Amino acid sequence: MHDIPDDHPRAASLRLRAAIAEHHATGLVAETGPISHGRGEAFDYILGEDTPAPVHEDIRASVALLLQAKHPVISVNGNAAALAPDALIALAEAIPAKLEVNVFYGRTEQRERQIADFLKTHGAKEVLGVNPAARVPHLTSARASVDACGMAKADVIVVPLEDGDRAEALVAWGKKVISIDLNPLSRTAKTATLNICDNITRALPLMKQAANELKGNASEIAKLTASIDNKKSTARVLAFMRERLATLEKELTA
Ligand code: PTJ
Repeated sequence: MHDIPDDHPRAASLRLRAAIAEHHATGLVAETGPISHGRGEAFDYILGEDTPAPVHEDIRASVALLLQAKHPVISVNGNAAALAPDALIALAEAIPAKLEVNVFYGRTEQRERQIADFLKTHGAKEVLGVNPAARVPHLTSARASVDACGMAKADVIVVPLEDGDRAEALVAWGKKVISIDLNPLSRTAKTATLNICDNITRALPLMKQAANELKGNASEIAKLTASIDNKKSTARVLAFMRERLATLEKELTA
């Protein structure tokens, strides 16, 4: 559908844009989904479109949290589904965790079902969150609707690509929240138990790899979860960005 030559220097990035555009046209991606994507792209430029070294540690720690959980759940919105359907399913299978649709914009059963069906066409066996009955306490947005068998009883929830009020409400509800957000300054990234500052398309496969490596290693899992400190992790990411910008500045003025 999109005419992106393989040898285009920005081919990978353009393909992600094309996925957002294509799924925006079908309603899978929300009206403002492309704006969110652009904000993510801007932060990814600062990272050099690569997973920063300290974030590899956050990825291992977040996966340890998921492996320790009794009821881990991965939340899926329109952008996440459009960008990384296979990787979401692969991580859910590796942990194992449940997949649950949770959207902010235009929340209708039709949109919930559209995202769930899309994941199923990619091989997901079960997707929760279609017409869910439970609610996140003290949250008024559409994101408050959660599945009684999913997020309502979850102890650890992966929240990719959302900035707003939900992470805080989930933490207040006693859940541990792992966000995936390229913007380390977003409300979600700051209130999460741990933010993974990376592109979802890179973070999810690395998370799956870490799950396969850590599985069964209880002492390493316990060590990693005990070391979680989101403020420290965010500070490391900001330092990484500052140093990268300083290096780029030096290269230009040398
Ligand atoms: O499908 P819906 O209705 O639930 O809506 C989904 C969006 C993404 C539109 C909604 O959650 C939203 O408006 O999110 P925000 O407030 O724009 O926050 C999204 C965050 O994800 C921003 O901080 C972006 O920097 C970040 N982001 C965007 N693309 C990526 C990303 N982080 C990681 N990987 C990306 N590819």
